[in-house]
Amino acid sequence: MKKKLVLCVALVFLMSSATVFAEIGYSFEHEPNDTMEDACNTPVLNDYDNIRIAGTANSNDKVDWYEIWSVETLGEVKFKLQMDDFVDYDIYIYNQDGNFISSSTIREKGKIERIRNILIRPEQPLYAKIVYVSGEPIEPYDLLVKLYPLYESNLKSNAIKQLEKSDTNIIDRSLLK
Ligand SMILES: [Ca+2]
Ligand SMILES: [Ca+2]
Repeated sequence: MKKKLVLCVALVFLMSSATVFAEIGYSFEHEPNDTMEDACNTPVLNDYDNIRIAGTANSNDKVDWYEIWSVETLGEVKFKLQMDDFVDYDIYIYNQDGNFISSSTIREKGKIERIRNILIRPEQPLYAKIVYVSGEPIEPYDLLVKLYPLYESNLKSNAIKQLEKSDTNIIDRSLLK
Protein backbone atom coordinates (compact mmCIF):
# COMPACT_ATOMS: atom_id res chain seq x y z
CA MET A 1 0.00 0.00 0.00
CA LYS A 2 1.51 3.27 -1.05
CA LYS A 3 1.68 6.25 1.21
CA LYS A 4 2.28 9.72 -0.02
CA LEU A 5 5.15 11.84 1.19
CA VAL A 6 3.31 14.97 0.30
CA LEU A 7 0.25 15.53 2.42
CA CYS A 8 -2.36 18.11 1.72
CA VAL A 9 -2.66 20.74 4.37
CA ALA A 10 -5.35 19.64 6.76
CA LEU A 11 -6.95 21.47 9.63
CA VAL A 12 -8.89 19.51 12.17
CA PHE A 13 -12.06 20.88 13.67
CA LEU A 14 -13.79 19.30 16.62
CA MET A 15 -17.53 19.40 16.35
CA SER A 16 -20.13 19.36 19.07
CA SER A 17 -21.18 15.88 20.16
CA ALA A 18 -24.75 16.77 19.23
CA THR A 19 -23.77 16.73 15.56
CA VAL A 20 -24.28 13.37 13.89
CA PHE A 21 -21.66 14.09 11.28
CA ALA A 22 -18.23 15.15 12.48
CA GLU A 23 -16.31 17.30 10.06
CA ILE A 24 -12.84 15.98 10.66
CA GLY A 25 -10.89 18.00 8.20
CA TYR A 26 -10.62 20.67 5.59
CA SER A 27 -8.11 19.98 2.85
CA PHE A 28 -6.69 22.40 0.37
CA GLU A 29 -5.48 20.99 -2.88
CA HIS A 30 -1.77 20.61 -3.33
CA GLU A 31 -0.27 20.63 -6.82
CA PRO A 32 0.86 18.54 -8.54
CA ASN A 33 -2.31 16.46 -8.37
CA ASP A 34 -2.95 15.92 -12.06
CA THR A 35 -2.62 12.12 -12.00
CA MET A 36 -3.89 9.31 -9.78
CA GLU A 37 -0.31 8.71 -8.59
CA ASP A 38 -0.06 12.34 -7.47
CA ALA A 39 -3.51 12.41 -5.83
CA CYS A 40 -3.76 14.62 -2.74
CA ASN A 41 -4.18 12.75 0.52
CA THR A 42 -7.22 13.74 2.54
CA PRO A 43 -8.01 13.10 6.24
CA VAL A 44 -8.87 9.44 6.81
CA LEU A 45 -12.57 8.79 7.37
CA ASN A 46 -14.30 6.81 10.10
CA ASP A 47 -18.00 6.35 10.97
CA TYR A 48 -20.09 9.39 9.98
CA ASP A 49 -17.09 11.55 9.29
CA ASN A 50 -17.07 14.08 6.57
CA ILE A 51 -14.34 16.11 4.96
CA ARG A 52 -14.30 19.21 2.82
CA ILE A 53 -11.81 19.80 0.07
CA ALA A 54 -11.17 23.12 -1.63
CA GLY A 55 -9.33 23.52 -4.91
CA THR A 56 -9.25 25.34 -8.20
CA ALA A 57 -9.06 23.96 -11.70
CA ASN A 58 -9.13 26.04 -14.87
CA SER A 59 -8.10 26.04 -18.51
CA ASN A 60 -4.42 25.86 -17.48
CA ASP A 61 -4.85 23.13 -14.85
CA LYS A 62 -7.79 20.99 -15.84
CA VAL A 63 -7.58 18.04 -13.45
CA ASP A 64 -7.30 17.51 -9.68
CA TRP A 65 -7.11 14.05 -8.03
CA TYR A 66 -7.90 13.19 -4.39
CA GLU A 67 -7.40 9.99 -2.44
CA ILE A 68 -10.22 8.98 -0.05
CA TRP A 69 -9.54 6.52 2.82
CA SER A 70 -11.66 4.69 5.37
CA VAL A 71 -9.95 3.49 8.55
CA GLU A 72 -12.09 0.46 9.32
CA THR A 73 -15.59 1.30 8.17
CA LEU A 74 -17.29 -0.56 5.36
CA GLY A 75 -19.52 2.22 4.19
CA GLU A 76 -21.24 4.30 1.61
CA VAL A 77 -19.47 7.42 0.44
CA LYS A 78 -21.39 10.37 -0.90
CA PHE A 79 -19.76 13.16 -2.88
CA LYS A 80 -21.11 16.69 -3.39
CA LEU A 81 -19.18 19.10 -5.60
CA GLN A 82 -20.19 22.76 -5.45
CA MET A 83 -18.82 25.50 -7.69
CA ASP A 84 -19.54 29.13 -8.43
CA ASP A 85 -21.81 30.25 -11.29
CA PHE A 86 -18.92 31.03 -13.63
CA VAL A 87 -17.41 27.59 -14.01
CA ASP A 88 -18.44 24.04 -14.87
CA TYR A 89 -16.66 21.14 -13.16
CA ASP A 90 -17.44 17.40 -13.34
CA ILE A 91 -16.47 14.60 -10.96
CA TYR A 92 -15.35 11.01 -11.62
CA ILE A 93 -14.74 8.24 -9.06
CA TYR A 94 -12.23 5.37 -9.48
CA ASN A 95 -11.14 2.40 -7.39
CA GLN A 96 -7.59 1.75 -6.27
CA ASP A 97 -6.85 -0.16 -9.48
CA GLY A 98 -7.78 2.90 -11.50
CA ASN A 99 -11.04 1.38 -12.71
CA PHE A 100 -13.90 3.80 -13.29
CA ILE A 101 -16.78 3.48 -10.78
CA SER A 102 -19.12 6.43 -11.35
CA SER A 103 -19.36 10.05 -12.45
CA SER A 104 -21.56 13.12 -12.39
CA THR A 105 -21.26 15.29 -15.48
CA ILE A 106 -23.95 17.95 -15.67
CA ARG A 107 -22.84 20.34 -18.41
CA GLU A 108 -23.90 23.61 -16.85
CA LYS A 109 -21.97 26.26 -14.93
CA GLY A 110 -22.68 26.41 -11.20
CA LYS A 111 -24.63 23.12 -11.09
CA ILE A 112 -23.88 20.90 -8.09
CA GLU A 113 -22.57 17.42 -8.96
CA ARG A 114 -23.63 14.58 -6.64
CA ILE A 115 -22.59 10.93 -6.48
CA ARG A 116 -24.09 8.39 -4.07
CA ASN A 117 -24.13 4.63 -3.51
CA ILE A 118 -20.35 4.29 -3.68
CA LEU A 119 -18.95 1.51 -1.52
CA ILE A 120 -15.68 2.04 0.33
CA ARG A 121 -13.79 -0.77 2.07
CA PRO A 122 -11.29 -0.36 4.89
CA GLU A 123 -7.77 0.29 3.63
CA GLN A 124 -8.93 0.33 0.00
CA PRO A 125 -8.87 3.93 -1.14
CA LEU A 126 -11.18 5.56 -3.62
CA TYR A 127 -10.05 8.27 -5.99
CA ALA A 128 -12.01 11.38 -6.89
CA LYS A 129 -11.07 13.27 -10.04
CA ILE A 130 -12.35 16.82 -10.55
CA VAL A 131 -12.32 17.90 -14.18
CA TYR A 132 -12.61 21.47 -15.45
CA VAL A 133 -15.10 21.74 -18.32
CA SER A 134 -15.59 25.45 -19.10
CA GLY A 135 -15.70 29.00 -17.74
CA GLU A 136 -13.45 30.87 -15.33
CA PRO A 137 -13.88 30.20 -11.62
CA ILE A 138 -14.05 33.12 -9.18
CA GLU A 139 -13.84 30.94 -6.07
CA PRO A 140 -12.39 27.52 -5.23
CA TYR A 141 -14.73 24.56 -5.62
CA ASP A 142 -16.00 22.80 -2.50
CA LEU A 143 -15.98 19.00 -2.49
CA LEU A 144 -17.87 17.45 0.43
CA VAL A 145 -17.18 13.75 1.12
CA LYS A 146 -19.37 11.93 3.66
CA LEU A 147 -19.05 8.42 5.00
CA TYR A 148 -22.10 6.39 6.12
CA PRO A 149 -21.32 3.06 7.81
CA LEU A 150 -23.22 0.23 6.11
CA TYR A 151 -24.13 -1.50 9.37
CA GLU A 152 -26.38 1.49 10.12
CA SER A 153 -28.01 1.37 6.70
CA ASN A 154 -31.29 -0.25 5.71
CA LEU A 155 -29.44 -3.05 3.94
CA LYS A 156 -29.88 -6.51 5.44
CA SER A 157 -26.82 -8.02 7.10
CA ASN A 158 -26.53 -10.82 4.52
CA ALA A 159 -26.67 -8.24 1.75
CA ILE A 160 -23.89 -6.31 3.44
CA LYS A 161 -21.77 -9.47 3.70
CA GLN A 162 -22.44 -10.16 0.05
CA LEU A 163 -21.35 -6.63 -0.87
CA GLU A 164 -18.23 -6.91 1.26
CA LYS A 165 -17.10 -10.04 -0.59
CA SER A 166 -17.91 -8.76 -4.06
CA ASP A 167 -15.52 -6.71 -6.15
CA THR A 168 -18.00 -3.97 -6.94
CA ASN A 169 -17.89 -0.44 -5.55
CA ILE A 170 -21.51 0.28 -6.45
CA ILE A 171 -24.23 -0.25 -3.84
CA ASP A 172 -27.20 -1.52 -5.79
CA ARG A 173 -30.02 -0.95 -3.31
CA SER A 174 -32.76 -2.26 -5.59
CA LEU A 175 -31.16 -5.72 -5.54
CA LEU A 176 -30.17 -5.78 -1.91
CA LYS A 177 -33.15 -4.46 0.02
CA1 LIG B 1 -4.40 20.04 -10.71
CA1 LIG C 1 -20.50 19.89 -14.40
